[in-house]
Amino acid sequence: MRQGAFTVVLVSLSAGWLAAPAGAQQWEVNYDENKVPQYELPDPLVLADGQPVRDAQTWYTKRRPEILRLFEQYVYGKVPPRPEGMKFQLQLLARDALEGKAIRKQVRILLAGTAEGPHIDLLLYVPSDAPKPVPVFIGLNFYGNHTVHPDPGILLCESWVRNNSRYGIENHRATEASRGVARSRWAVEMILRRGYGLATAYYGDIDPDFDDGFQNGVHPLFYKPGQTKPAPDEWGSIGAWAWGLSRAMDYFETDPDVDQRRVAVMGHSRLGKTALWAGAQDTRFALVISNNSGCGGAALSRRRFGETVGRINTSFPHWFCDNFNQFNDREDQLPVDQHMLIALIAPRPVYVASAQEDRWADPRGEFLAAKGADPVYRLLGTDGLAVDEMPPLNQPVMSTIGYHIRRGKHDVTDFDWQQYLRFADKHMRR
Ligand code: GTR
Repeated sequence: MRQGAFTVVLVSLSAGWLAAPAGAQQWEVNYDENKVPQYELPDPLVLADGQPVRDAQTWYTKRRPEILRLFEQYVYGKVPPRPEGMKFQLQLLARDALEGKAIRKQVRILLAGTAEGPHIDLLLYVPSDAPKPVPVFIGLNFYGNHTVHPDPGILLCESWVRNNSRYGIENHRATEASRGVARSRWAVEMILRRGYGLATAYYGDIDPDFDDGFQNGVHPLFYKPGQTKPAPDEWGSIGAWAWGLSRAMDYFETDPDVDQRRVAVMGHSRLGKTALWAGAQDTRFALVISNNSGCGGAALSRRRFGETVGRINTSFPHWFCDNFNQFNDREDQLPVDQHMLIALIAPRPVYVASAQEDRWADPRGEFLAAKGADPVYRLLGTDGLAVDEMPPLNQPVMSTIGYHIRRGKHDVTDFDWQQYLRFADKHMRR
């Protein structure tokens, strides 16, 4: 144990977290700012050969590809391309959903082009009265599309889901009782009223969130002959979830109601990590939102505040690529840090949101990573993150890199959505 640091056990974590498996307790947790180690961040504007990046062209042609490759190689793993035979199947269309406020589409993305192969069920609400095509927010959900709103027309999720007695989920199957249980996180009506569409899909359709050696989910679809699991530099679950978001984007390109140049990708917590990685790789996403994404998301790994690389790789061995384990307790050896993940999104608008009580996700580390991406955003001609210090509680910063820390715990709230809508209004206008 490092001197002065202290251990906490899982029970002391905020109830907002999904439980981590046993065995994770060996990692000490630091919540003391004075015990954050000295660290030096890799410079996003210096090439691997030591040459400085002084212009946009060098960024786009040399440094950006270099950083992207490092994240693939050491953090999230490489992903396969869009599957050739993929098909979209409109399952249900309602023109009068939500008391006439929305058009509701439910589309099945057949990843292998067949009903038997893996598929992603996409739910899309489009505001009825807004001029088409509309800008859209997309985010993955934790328990099935039917949990985001009590709308009885949403098809019940058919995939394996994590048991949750509060949500009426038993034997890993969703039931009618889980309709709308996550609605406080989705602000559906507010989003529609503001002229935006909302799309969501269940992350477990892409890869069920447990460590099974990648036998289920999309991974096996891409194994080479004889391969039984991803190589150390190939995608884990976060890589797969992000890849699934890009498949939803493929669908949007075919839907005349969706403005494919104005799609914002949003995610909370592990799905916030996923949204950042999706936006970093796939430049079709016009705007990216990280809600309380923490370690392996917006928070700087080198600070070792709250959740650490070693801890996350122990609790969730399937999230990152195997190479990431090399940096357990060796964050200083990482060739990247998370400010460079945010920088990959530049110059597209990105919003990083923290919550005061969400110390596990290291709010200050999230702010500092956003700030660390600022030089790249400025090189590309934007105003970057236009403050030097962390803003006070509930006082959002709306520059091209947006940031807020709000009161309260690890969650997605209406306050968060109000800011995302303001941010999108400001940066994603036609
Ligand atoms: C926690 C994990 C976090 C975060 C969170 C969530 O247990 O330690 O990194 O991803 O789960 O996704 O709810």
